[in-house]
Amino acid sequence: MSNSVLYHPGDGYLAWLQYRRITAGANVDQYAEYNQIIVTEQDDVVIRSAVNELTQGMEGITGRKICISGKTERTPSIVLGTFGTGSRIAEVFSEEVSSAIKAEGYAIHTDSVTGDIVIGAVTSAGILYGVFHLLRIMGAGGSVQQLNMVENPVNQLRMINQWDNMDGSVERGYAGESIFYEDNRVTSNLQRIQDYARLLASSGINAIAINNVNVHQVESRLLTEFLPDVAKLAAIFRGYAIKLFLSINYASTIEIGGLLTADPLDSTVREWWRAAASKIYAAIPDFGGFLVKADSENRPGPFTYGRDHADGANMLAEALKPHGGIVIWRCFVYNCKQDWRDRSMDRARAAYDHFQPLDGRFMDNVILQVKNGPIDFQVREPVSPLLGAMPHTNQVIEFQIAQEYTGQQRHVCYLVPQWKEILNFDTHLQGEGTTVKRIIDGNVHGNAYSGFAAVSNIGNDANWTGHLLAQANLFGYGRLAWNPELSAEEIAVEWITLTFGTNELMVQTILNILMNSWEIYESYTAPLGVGFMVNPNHHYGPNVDGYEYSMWGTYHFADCYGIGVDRISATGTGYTSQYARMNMELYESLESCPDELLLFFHHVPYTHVLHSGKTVIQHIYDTHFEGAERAGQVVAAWELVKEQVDGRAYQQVADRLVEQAEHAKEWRDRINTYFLRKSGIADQWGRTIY
Ligand code: GCV
Repeated sequence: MSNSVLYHPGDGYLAWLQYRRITAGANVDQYAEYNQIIVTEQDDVVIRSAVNELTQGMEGITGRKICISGKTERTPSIVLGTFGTGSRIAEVFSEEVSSAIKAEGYAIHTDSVTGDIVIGAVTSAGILYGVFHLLRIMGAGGSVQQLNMVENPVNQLRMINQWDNMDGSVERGYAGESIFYEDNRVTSNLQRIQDYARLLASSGINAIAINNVNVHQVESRLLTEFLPDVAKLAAIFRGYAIKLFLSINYASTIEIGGLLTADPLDSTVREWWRAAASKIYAAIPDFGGFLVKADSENRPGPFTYGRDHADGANMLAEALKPHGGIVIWRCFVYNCKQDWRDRSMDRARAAYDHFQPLDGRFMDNVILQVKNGPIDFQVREPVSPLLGAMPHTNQVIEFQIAQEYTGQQRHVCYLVPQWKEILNFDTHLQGEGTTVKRIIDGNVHGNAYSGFAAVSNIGNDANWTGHLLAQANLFGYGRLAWNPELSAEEIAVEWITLTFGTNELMVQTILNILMNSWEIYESYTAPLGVGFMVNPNHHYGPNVDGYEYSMWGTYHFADCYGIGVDRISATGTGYTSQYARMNMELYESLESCPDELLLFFHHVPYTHVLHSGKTVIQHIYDTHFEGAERAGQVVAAWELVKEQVDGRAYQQVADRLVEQAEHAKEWRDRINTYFLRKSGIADQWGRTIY
């Protein structure tokens, strides 16, 4: 923890692993009983992390010294072990319980006779997750007297993608510089990386790709010259049961391999990758595999050679297969040199059009990583129709924890409610109940691999995420990937209590701020699912026509009559036809299309009446006035917690909320003014529009 002590507790460095002393509450006396940890296997690195964590956590929470022992000397103790090891584990858990636990799962049981809290698992990873669970209970002041639980992660892959570059920058990073790299080398501050690994493991993450999917020349060399450094990072993550992946440059054979081609069917190319994989596995035996952005936003890919994505992915999969590695191939592929005059092309269609016809062609150690929506992490867009549309192909969903289009960690926007809505979406692909969460947990198609990936939101800011409240998104992502049935409220309450404490007024106030934040952000930014309207390149702040005449394919088509993109099959781009019939019909018809997605699917006059009874133009005015006002009210709400939150933490958030309220007004005025001028229709309530 050497690096941690550089920070003041109020800076938020410890995030939700505060382990603050619990001195009050109904259960406080229970915790003091436990000052011994019993563990039979102390050689395993993951178990060592679990024991360290439990010791640190218990000492923080109880304020007492904890001792570690190999056998029971006195009770009650906290006993850790895999099934079949220490006799206490076998005694406590029945065959029925132990057989219900899967690879990363765990059982926790309080022995009513001895008072021992016993954590049993199949693997050391399970023990680590069990320890974090126990610490979450105590950190929130919960009772440990009658614990009896069996937990398994719902999703197999729970992955984080870093968009970190070796020059120290982070693509779409809003919390400082990279914690992994500086000056085109791997950092020597490994303590911070270990602290990050703890944070990730504590929320349930089990995989990380440590460099940006846009791989430049220098990062291409992570496979070769920098491999010893990568191995050091892998060792740190291994200690927390997290597998390390690298984003690779599809054209590495040319960039660093001295070949003239990256044709996936060329035997020298295939051989180069096989040799590269062998060297990687010699250095990192449990290496996870490659994450690939190919033929996307000017990155190289198999298209150059007249090959398709399956050819490209399989070539890499073949090289990794003998070592047990996987290829995660991104589906964010579209024409980024579009002519805005060409109405026949629709970026939203691209992922499905490129990949769906390839179903069944990918090797079984390839996973397609599909962004949650068809465009790009907007505050509102429909669910990607590609999710679940390839029954013979492994898929993971990709979320963005980094708030590129949702306030860039300068505005508060708790994203768990958005992710929940996406996960609960019924695709109807295999009849009713084919929800996204069931597709990506592998149940619907029985896939070999499945799960979650997401773009991280951390950097070297003292509090990791820039806005302290943005930590809730990192924590929430991990918790949701572990169990998508957890509610957004439950996750928020866990995060608040572990981070700030248990004062009820404080918890309720912060909970309200978080739970309303997505709706507030949406209400003062792009309306009714139309998206973008941001400044080009950096994507912060309002600019209604910022991308309207660009080549990126993100248009709203506003004129003096109306706004929106006609994506229906009858008259538009036909995007709706990519959904199962129920959803296609839902979106196709103006009558049934949900208000919040209206302008994503339809071009309508400003006078079109929504289901809410308001016209589109009045809805735009109303939501923008309300949104800016509500952003102002959040500033006042935060003042209520001043006494309960550390002074520095309080001020950090207060400053960001004030900035957000100001910028929300800017959004309000830019959007309202634009549409008043375009439509010539006055606000029904005569408010000031410029
Ligand atoms: C890593 C969006 C972002 C890019 C990002 C890309 C992607 O376009 O703006 O910065 O590149 O998505 O997901 O590959």
